[in-house]
Amino acid sequence: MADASISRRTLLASAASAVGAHALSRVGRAQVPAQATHPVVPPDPTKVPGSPPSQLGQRSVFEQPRRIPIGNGHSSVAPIQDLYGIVTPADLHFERHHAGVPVIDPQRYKLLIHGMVERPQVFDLDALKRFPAVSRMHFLECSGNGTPSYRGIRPNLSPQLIDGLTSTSEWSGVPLAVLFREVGVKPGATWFLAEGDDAAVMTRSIPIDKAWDDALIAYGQNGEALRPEQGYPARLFLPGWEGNANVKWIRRIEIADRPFMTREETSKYSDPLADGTARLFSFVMDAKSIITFPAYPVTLPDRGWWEISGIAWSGRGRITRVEVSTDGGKRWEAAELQQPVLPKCHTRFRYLWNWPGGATTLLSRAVDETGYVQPTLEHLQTARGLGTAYHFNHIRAWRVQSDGAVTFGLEG
Ligand SMILES: Nc1nc2c(c(=O)[nH]1)N[C@H]1C(S)=C(S)[C@@H](COP(=O)(O)O)O[C@H]1N2
Ligand SMILES: [Mo]
Repeated sequence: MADASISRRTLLASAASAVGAHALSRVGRAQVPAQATHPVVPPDPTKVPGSPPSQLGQRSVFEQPRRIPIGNGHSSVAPIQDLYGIVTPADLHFERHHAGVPVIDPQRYKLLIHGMVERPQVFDLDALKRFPAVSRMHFLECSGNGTPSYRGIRPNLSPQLIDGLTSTSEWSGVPLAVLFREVGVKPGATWFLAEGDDAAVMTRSIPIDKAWDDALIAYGQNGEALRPEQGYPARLFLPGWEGNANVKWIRRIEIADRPFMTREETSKYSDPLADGTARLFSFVMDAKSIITFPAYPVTLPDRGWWEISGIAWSGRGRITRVEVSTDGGKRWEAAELQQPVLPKCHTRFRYLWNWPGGATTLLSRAVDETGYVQPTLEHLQTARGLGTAYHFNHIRAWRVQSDGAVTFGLEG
């Protein structure tokens, strides 16, 4: 008779334990059915039927996420504050092209691999797709991302305008190592040149070890063919490495025993340092994070519980920890990392915050599996000087005013 007197509260509490689960199954049989069945609701004659199935789905008319063009039309930034989880819808993936988006007929597409190889070869798209394929989730980030957060900081910048030159997709394609074995790379080869089929003829030198490691010739993006903006019909994809080296519309690879010292790796995409020297071939994107909520232009309507959320990523592997400070850096606490946590991929972090009211500063700090810790702005400026133009991975700060308005700001 003890079972009959178990209250609902006790039942729920006991269900949490293994012993309780047993009690639930005994009591549950007697009590649950009456509550678990629902009356069948007949069709509603007052409602007009909705739209029929369609060949191509579209977003709800109530949702209008948009890329924003920046830099005289050679880039557009992804609305990172409007996204959930870690994936960037393909039509919102950031864009950076030096001479527009070319139209390339997949029937006429060709990739030549030559230089220090036993069997120089031309692959058409069908030939590329005939090789065993892989699909991997990775971020792609322009090394110029974060530029507005380094010098002359303005408070009215959104996450999109600060860091929208990063996106995550599932990339499908053939490992470059497979193609390199097919053509027979000669001993002594150490670099290869990747060349694009756009009017800019983007060319970059890549250490050959990246090909043996995880480089892809990608033709798929989030389950469909690459978007034209992302390099249709095929691009070089170098997980974790700066966007620029991921040559789109790739048409030629030349294997060699030296880098080619192209314009894009000498005049551009190198990092002048404070001491008058420059970093060359700074491929890897260092660990980084940004809070995407709350952030400008959001105003928090109330004090109380808010979930701080953002993305963290590292070109060196997995994110192992993200710490959040809600008091301008005095105290740091571990945020929750949302699964999946994948190497060289956006990772979603969340942190529950009870805003007591009053002005404060929110910060996030990422740590990756190599132990690398996202640096402060001061630290980065000291190491690189003010003249550098790429790789701005320092800690971002959001100021919460006492009226709840959030603006972009300096640390501390
Ligand atoms: N052929 C070619 N490849 C290119 C570029 C280009 O202009 N032409 N831009 C590079 C730069 S600077 C970046 S950041 C990435 C951007 O890739 P996405 O437009 O797919 O986001 O592509 C790189 N590959
Ligand atoms: Mo870029």
